[in-house]
Amino acid sequence: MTADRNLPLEAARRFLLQGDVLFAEPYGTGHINHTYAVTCDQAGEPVRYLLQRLNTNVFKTPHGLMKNIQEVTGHIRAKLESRDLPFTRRVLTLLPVRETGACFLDDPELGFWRCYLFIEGARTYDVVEHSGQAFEAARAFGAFQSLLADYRGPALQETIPDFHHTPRRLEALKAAVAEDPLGRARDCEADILFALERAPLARRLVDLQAQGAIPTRITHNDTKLNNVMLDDATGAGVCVIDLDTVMPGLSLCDFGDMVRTACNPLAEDDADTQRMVARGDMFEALACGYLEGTEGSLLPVEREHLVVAGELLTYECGIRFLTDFLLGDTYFRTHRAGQNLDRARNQFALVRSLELQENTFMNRVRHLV
Ligand code: ADP
Ligand code: GN1
Ligand code: MG
Repeated sequence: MTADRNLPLEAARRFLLQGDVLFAEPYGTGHINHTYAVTCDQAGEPVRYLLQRLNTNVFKTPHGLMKNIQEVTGHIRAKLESRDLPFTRRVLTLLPVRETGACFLDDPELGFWRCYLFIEGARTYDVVEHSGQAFEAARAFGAFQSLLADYRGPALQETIPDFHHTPRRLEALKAAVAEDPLGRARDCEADILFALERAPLARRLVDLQAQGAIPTRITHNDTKLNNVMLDDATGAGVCVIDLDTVMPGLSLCDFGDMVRTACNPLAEDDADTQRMVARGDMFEALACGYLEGTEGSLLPVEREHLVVAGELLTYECGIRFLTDFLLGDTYFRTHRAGQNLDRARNQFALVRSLELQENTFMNRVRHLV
């Protein structure tokens, strides 16, 4: 029924945008949602918007998720405004739907969509080029957390339950190995073993949390470096994006996922693991940037676990890629056969390199701890 329809164009026209919608092109490299840059003709000038079709296989409660994003962006916008800071590029701005005024379009034929102002003059990086970018990105993610520290609005909903509960991720891997619906386990025996051997690592943060040693805060939970936009002209962190997983969580998960992406010298799906050496300069820059952005709020016990957090979040992501490979690539978007297995191997090679360099990395940040 939808074969000859242009869904993004149809969806874009349902939002209250300035000017006539001209075209919509696929945009970005996210693994979950479908993202489009929409170009409008505004009195002869092209103006872009960022349109997304939410992946409702992954996000099962899209209305609650959008409520979270409205609350979080509203809170940050109000704070920036009260400090007389310009906010249109520093926080995501949702556009309303024409007929309903809602900040999302939930249409039985088109699907679930939202639209943001396009942040121009800034971009995201899949592979970080130099440590200055790591510093800026980490400072922006830290500042994001600081801005939300006094959020007292309606409780944010858990958009994906147990998102960073690594032991449960490991259990899901074991279940996938047992089920092995496509007979793929034989292709990745060593990778499965790598994951199983590190079961104690999976517990490190959840145990600290359960003991009350590290606090639960409002965190981003998906702090890969291409979820923050850096200014083209100055390189400064401009805006934290991809807010689907903002919910109560651990600062160390946010820090660890930055390590996972910024310290990786290779593309995330590059399985040439001989070349994997985790980058210490990036780690140091991340730690400095994050501690600056979080304005002294990280506890000593959190600072002591910065290296472990990197190992853990990289390990967790590797487990998730491997599980998805075994189950037939239904969660993370893939562009070629075996891509999730390559991603898992890349992550596990990074874990190994982080483990080997643990002391060196700790020494790099000793002055901050
Ligand atoms: P996913 O959840 O699939 O990762 P994201 O929300 O991260 O989707 O968006 C994918 C990409 O689109 C981002 O990496 C970024 O490059 C770009 N992007 C997202 N939001 C905006 C925006 N408001 N302005 C400009 N570019 C954006
Ligand atoms: C996904 O949505 P995106 O591409 O920014 C995933 C993250 C993973 C990441 C691995 C909601 O992030 O948790 O760490 O891929 N997001 C979700 O690259 O599962
Ligand atoms: Mg993203």
